Amino acid sequence: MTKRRLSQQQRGRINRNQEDRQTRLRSEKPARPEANPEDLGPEIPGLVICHFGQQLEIESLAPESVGQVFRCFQRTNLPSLATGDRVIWQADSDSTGVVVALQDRISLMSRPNQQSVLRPVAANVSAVAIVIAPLPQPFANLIDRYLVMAEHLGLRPLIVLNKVDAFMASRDVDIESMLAIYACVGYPVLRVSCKQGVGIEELKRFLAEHTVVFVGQSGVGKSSLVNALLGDDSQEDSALVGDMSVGREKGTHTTTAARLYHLPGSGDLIDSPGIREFGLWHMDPQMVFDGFAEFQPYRGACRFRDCSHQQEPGCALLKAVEEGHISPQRLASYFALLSTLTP
Ligand SMILES: Nc1nc2c(ncn2[C@@H]2O[C@H](COP(=O)(O)OP(=O)(O)OP(=O)(O)O)[C@@H](O)[C@H]2O)c(=O)[nH]1
Ligand SMILES: [Mg+2]
Ligand SMILES: [Zn+2]
Repeated sequence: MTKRRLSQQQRGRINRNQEDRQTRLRSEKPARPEANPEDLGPEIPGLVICHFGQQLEIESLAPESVGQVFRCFQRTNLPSLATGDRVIWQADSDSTGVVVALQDRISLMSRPNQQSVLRPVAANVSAVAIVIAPLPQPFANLIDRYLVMAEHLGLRPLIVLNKVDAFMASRDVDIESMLAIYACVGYPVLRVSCKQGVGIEELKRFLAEHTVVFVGQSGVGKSSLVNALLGDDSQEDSALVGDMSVGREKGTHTTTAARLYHLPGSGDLIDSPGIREFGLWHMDPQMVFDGFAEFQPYRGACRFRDCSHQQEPGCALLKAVEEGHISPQRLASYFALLSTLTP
């Protein structure tokens, strides 16, 4: 493994560079969404790199300015945009502009904001990497929520256990048995360590085939993984990494907005802010059932059409649990999820 570990000093510099970049961008005034069309440049394609507040960072896809990032507002008639969206925009200065159209999306991952309003987070991804770590402690039910979301959107899920260097014997067993359940269902599981550079090459191989959004609790190391994948040459563009010494167990939410990164070689990935809750209240019970991949062979196979799979005779799901085809933990997690849905 050739990955060089960054010193505290280097990390500090990266973080300062990023802060400088953000301050610089903040001080540039983008065009107002109502700017007169005649004052704007030609319509050109772009990619949403980041969306925060009312503003967007748009990377130009036009040959003459390809790769340049412009600070933009969006026209008020457009739907809410997400990182990864393909758009049409017009420049109003050397570094600012207005987004005037949204191009078709192949996928859109949304999640509730702090006001419980569903907000788009990542567009046009084909896979979701659910990142967990020994610390903060992983919760199977949160993983299941992400899996249901991924299945619902038709995205390929991947479970990434980061910080394997920080494994403690006592906790190993629980995490390993939890991961064994997912592996048994057929979900790919990768074990990695940003700190030691372990498993990063394998992760790269998975990423080469997909555009991936990284999700998971705050502090599991999503942004650290982004940096490990970007490599040492891209320090200017590094993702901000949290400080483990300041109450990381509770999570300090270092990343505040989803951001897209181009991997060296090829492929894009989106780093998203960590969350403690991932509500599925906008789903109906059937959608949740459909999100449990290993339940699907038993769909409609119970004796009673309205079987609740709790205790009914002739329940195909309970029989599958008894016979070891479905894990009791996943069935319990399914019930726990159902109980959170809006009636
Ligand atoms: N021991 C160990 N620590 C790690 C590893 N990867 C990341 N960390 C530490 O975990 C802490 C959190 O990392 P981040 O990358 O900021 O986590 P995050 O998931 O992006 O967090 P949010 O942005 O808040 O969602 C940092 O202090 C990292 O140094 C690892 O492989 N091993
Ligand atoms: Mg982060
Ligand atoms: Zn049943």
